[in-house]
Amino acid sequence: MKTRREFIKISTVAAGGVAMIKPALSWAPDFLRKDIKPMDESKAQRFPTFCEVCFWKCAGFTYHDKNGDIQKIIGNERDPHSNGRFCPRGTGGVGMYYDNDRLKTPLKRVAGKNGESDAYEEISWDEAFDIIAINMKKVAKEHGPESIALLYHASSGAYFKHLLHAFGTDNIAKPSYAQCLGPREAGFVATYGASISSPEPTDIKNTQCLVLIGNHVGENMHNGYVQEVADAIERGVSIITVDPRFSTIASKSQYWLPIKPATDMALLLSWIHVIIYEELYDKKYVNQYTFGLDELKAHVKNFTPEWAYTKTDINPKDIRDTAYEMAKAAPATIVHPGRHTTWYGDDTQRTRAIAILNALLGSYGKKGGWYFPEKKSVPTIPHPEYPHPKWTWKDITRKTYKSAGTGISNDLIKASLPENKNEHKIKAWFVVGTNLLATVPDQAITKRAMDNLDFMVVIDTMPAEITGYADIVLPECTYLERYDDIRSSQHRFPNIALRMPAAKPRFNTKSGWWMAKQLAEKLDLGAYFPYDTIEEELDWKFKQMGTSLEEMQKIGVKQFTKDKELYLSEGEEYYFNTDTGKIELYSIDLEAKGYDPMPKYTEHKQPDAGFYRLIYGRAPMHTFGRTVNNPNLTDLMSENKIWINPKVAKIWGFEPDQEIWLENQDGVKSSFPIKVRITERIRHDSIYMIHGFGTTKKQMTRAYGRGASDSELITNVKYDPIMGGTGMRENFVTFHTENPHNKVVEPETKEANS
Ligand SMILES: Nc1nc2c(c(=O)[nH]1)N[C@H]1C(S)=C(S)[C@@H](COP(=O)(O)OP(=O)(O)OC[C@H]3O[C@@H](n4cnc5c(=O)[nH]c(N)nc54)[C@H](O)[C@@H]3O)O[C@H]1N2
Ligand SMILES: Nc1nc2c(c(=O)[nH]1)N[C@H]1C(S)=C(S)[C@@H](COP(=O)(O)OP(=O)(O)OC[C@H]3O[C@@H](n4cnc5c(=O)[nH]c(N)nc54)[C@H](O)[C@@H]3O)O[C@H]1N2
Ligand code: SF4
Ligand SMILES: [Mo]
Repeated sequence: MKTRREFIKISTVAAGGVAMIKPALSWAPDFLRKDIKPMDESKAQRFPTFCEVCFWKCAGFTYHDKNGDIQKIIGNERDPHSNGRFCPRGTGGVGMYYDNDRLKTPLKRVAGKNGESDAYEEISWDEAFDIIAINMKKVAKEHGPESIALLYHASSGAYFKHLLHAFGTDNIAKPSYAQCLGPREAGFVATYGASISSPEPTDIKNTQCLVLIGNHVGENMHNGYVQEVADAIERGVSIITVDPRFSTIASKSQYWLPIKPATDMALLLSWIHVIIYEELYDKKYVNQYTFGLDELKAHVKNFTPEWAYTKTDINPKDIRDTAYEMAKAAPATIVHPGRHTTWYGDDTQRTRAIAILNALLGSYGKKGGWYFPEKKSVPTIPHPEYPHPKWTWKDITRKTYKSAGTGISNDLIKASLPENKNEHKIKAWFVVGTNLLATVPDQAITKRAMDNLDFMVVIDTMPAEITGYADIVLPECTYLERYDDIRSSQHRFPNIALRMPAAKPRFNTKSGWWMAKQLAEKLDLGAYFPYDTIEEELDWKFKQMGTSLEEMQKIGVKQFTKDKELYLSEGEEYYFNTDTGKIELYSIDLEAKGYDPMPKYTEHKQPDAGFYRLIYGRAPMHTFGRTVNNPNLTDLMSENKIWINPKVAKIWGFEPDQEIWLENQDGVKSSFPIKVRITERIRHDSIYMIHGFGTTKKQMTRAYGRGASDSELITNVKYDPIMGGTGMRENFVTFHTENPHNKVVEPETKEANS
């Protein structure tokens, strides 16, 4: 076996690169250091909250000083998401509150058609609710309440979901499914009859071998997950990272496999081949719990490491060695499913292959592999039954994408296009805390859908792109200024958390729950919100759960005892929620729906000459576009850069920090230039950039025009045929050294201008 150092040297050379290797401890960001003392609590007041800077939802306390000014947010020790420590973004969340570019008061469009202008006038809350209620009733009368869709991603979306259910529609979707983790959920449901959900129940605390496929933990800063990985590195676990980029975690791995992008399925199938044909799988586990080994064995017969090498650029010895490494540690091996899994369209099948590999290693339900999480259900105050919609998102989506687990944002958007002559047509949108233009690929479709809506409401905290298309904009106060619904999350132990305000809302902003309740009253749906204050509602719910608002205001997080065991015991009888009651290596359900019962390799396009694959990811100090204007976080990173391999930079004659423009395969050009970062850490066939930058909204004064947007260049979308997700990584860019927007001037226009 190679030593770690040797291997990295070899691998980086394979990718044309050299890399610095730092000892594990120096990798740990400040927030992981246990020696940092929290502020003196006796001098400040503290208010429990959970973070809204990303979707990990860490619980902590917001502190303010004697004057009521918010000072600091610190993790709550009782919270399994944060273990008392916030990540840099969570700490910087204070900047969301102090950002003076925030939306300040309700707005009504007074000029321009949707999308053409954002001329707005300030209106009162009451007028805003009147206009919304009148338009909702009008749309419902003409097209049925089902023609109103809710697209949301903010925590407060829960209250709008309730409102829209009460109004009679179930056309609801979050981008965190079809633009994020949907494929892996569908892949695991097909295999284990259970989804993964969040936080992922991977037992990293006890693992011996962690396989990360395009999962860049450490840059992807999901808190509890990063902490467990940092501890695992200190314990000396074996990490195998598969990434075309030398990511931070690749530099801490025993093995880095710099795969040719879009070929992961070949690697996975060849790992399965080695594990079955060299009889490295857990025979007892596979016999007892799985279905379809013989079929799988026949299926992967020809997928040898030698075959995979021709697809992936990874040499057969490395493929075998890493398979042995996984088998050696099994069942304490985790082949991590990743989270943002909408890559190339065959994503459900790729995650199926990952699910199968875990099953062969016998790691699902085993210590150091996957544990069985538990979650507390949150009761609802009794209210009238919801009306039964005549049709729902399922009637739109499930005809094509038979395993879609929830509403599909991009499908609801398509159902809003004028050419949709179907009886299931969307005519109005509620958008709560999701910047759809940056989030859902192929902006042209989203823009055309918005141009053709009868009515659109956007509820946001910032003047993000999406607000420029709304008829009414409602400014929500930040998470530090409001209560929200209870956070109940799955973990080793069921646990709940409270978010309460630490300060009064700045400007004329309000909480989402309040908006939903006011609107309900205007729509004669007040009976669905049978409480005067949210404190009353939360206290009722907490009391049903064996605590109270008063107790939660003190402790912030409460853990409950478990009903189930964390792991399977030796030989325990266990029925999986699949057709066969077993883990399906061969999926009966997928076959019945007309899909491949076992994952197949499909060839994906590679870049044409002069073009490079556009790959994107996360930076530790930002979350998408929601932080790019945050004063505390722009201090740490104010723009993204484009990672370019030195060989490519040489061909183009690029200097470090030179500004270039990008153009994709469909002729779409970046609105702004981006600075070049020349680095061995990216393959020569790809470029890399951080998602979330390059906003076109001037009102976001710190972010406007800083860096470039990956979203505007993602126009080729590979839809996952099984669950409807939007594969975004089959886009290719070329470069311009001069502003290409200046070049395209028609001769007549030129004359007219001169
Ligand atoms: N091109 C490209 N597209 C992607 C991705 C990518 O990497 N590249 N990543 C995908 C992934 S993994 C995901 S999960 C999605 C995320 O997609 P989104 O959740 O849409 O992403 P954000 O940029 O965080 O946008 C959220 C919006 O919420 C607003 N907001 C923040 N806090 C609040 C609040 O408390 N209340 C309200 N009402 N609004 C608030 C912000 O101002 C912002 O306008 O994007 C997906 N789309
Ligand atoms: N700091 C920070 N942390 C975050 C977020 C954030 O915005 N900021 N967002 C959170 C959210 S919502 C999500 S979903 C997760 C997403 O985080 P991850 O699940 O880790 O997923 P990606 O963003 O897809 O991962 C990008 C990595 O995939 C690699 N990659 C690109 N193409 C390929 C390929 O073809 N094969 C392989 N093997 N690798 C490839 C890229 O080089 C990059 O290192 O991060 C979460 N954590
Ligand atoms: S990981 Fe960081 S940004 Fe995300 S919820 Fe936790 S503290 Fe907030
Ligand atoms: Mo995500």
